[in-house]
Amino acid sequence: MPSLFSEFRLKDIALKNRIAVSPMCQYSAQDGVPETWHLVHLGGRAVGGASLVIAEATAVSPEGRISPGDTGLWNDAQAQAWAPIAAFVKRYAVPGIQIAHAGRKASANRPWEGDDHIPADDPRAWQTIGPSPLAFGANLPRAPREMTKDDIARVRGDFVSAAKRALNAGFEWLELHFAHGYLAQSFFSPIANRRTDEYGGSFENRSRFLTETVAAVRKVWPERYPLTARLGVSDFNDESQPLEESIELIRRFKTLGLDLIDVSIGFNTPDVRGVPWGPAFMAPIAERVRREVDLPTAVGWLINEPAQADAIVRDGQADLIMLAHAELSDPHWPYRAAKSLGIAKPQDALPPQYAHWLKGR
Ligand code: 8CM
Repeated sequence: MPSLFSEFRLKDIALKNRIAVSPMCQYSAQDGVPETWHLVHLGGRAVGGASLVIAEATAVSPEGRISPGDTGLWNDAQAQAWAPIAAFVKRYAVPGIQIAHAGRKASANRPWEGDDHIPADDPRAWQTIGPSPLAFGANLPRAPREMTKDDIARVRGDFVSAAKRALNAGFEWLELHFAHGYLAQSFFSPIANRRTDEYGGSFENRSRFLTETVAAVRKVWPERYPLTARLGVSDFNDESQPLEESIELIRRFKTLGLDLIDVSIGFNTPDVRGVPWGPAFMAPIAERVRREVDLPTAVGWLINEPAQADAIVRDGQADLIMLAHAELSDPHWPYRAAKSLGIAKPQDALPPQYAHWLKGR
């Protein structure tokens, strides 16, 4: 049995294989409410054979949306609209969701409509917030308002409320978005955080918003379900926090009850020249985190080939493979992977409505 198709158990959840659909923003919601598009997008990928389908970065508050089209979990109407989507995904896969606050990268146009900040004088724009009044730069030139301690407490509470709503909507796997230059990541990054109070400066202080949020969410997210985070462990430049700091932060997350870490990139600066792009380039970093922290890891980024995904799991670099582009180009990637890895009945990666006709093909 290829390692990619071995079961993975975490808390009370059993994943039937190691293939997970990474959260992918669809920018297709109205007032944060997911719609039929989200059902088809997520449901179709659950049908395709992935064991875990994680719904997109879903804002914990209106000002935490990347774009006006982001999904949300800041009110009950949104939670009610998520419920049938989670229920459909659950027929075939474990339904997960990523909860997020975009911080200084919020209030932007959809990627295919500019991917830039909505100008401040446009009625669709809103005031962004962040640890310090520093703009990201490039396509996102607007500086956020520096958060007060009340803002920090409020947003931490928004993560808690969103986690409760995610649970009520039927999700069984929760990922905190602590990556990609969004709010939590920007608190940890010395590139974005220049605060002089207890939320900035030292490693301890830059970690505080993230560790407090993990601790607060863990109190309301049941022990039986995995609580995970996606963390940008480095920006791959001299201004970034050292990888060792990220590893120490993940150690603290583990102590606070985090069950798995999804290893990603910082994206706290538009300058990504140092990122060592290449097939599965994050896998050795996931392996180091897994070994040094002794915590399950998930890894994505430029993983396309089933044999490579299988080797990452077999070699103990990561427990889960996160697919985004691969799943966009082929929602039945797990079926194709089962075939190419020589599984006896690859069609069993799919439900009987499809598997029956694909027998022996
Ligand atoms: C979009 C929104 C939020 C994210 C994202 C993207 C696109 C690519 C990516 O991450 O890696 O976290």
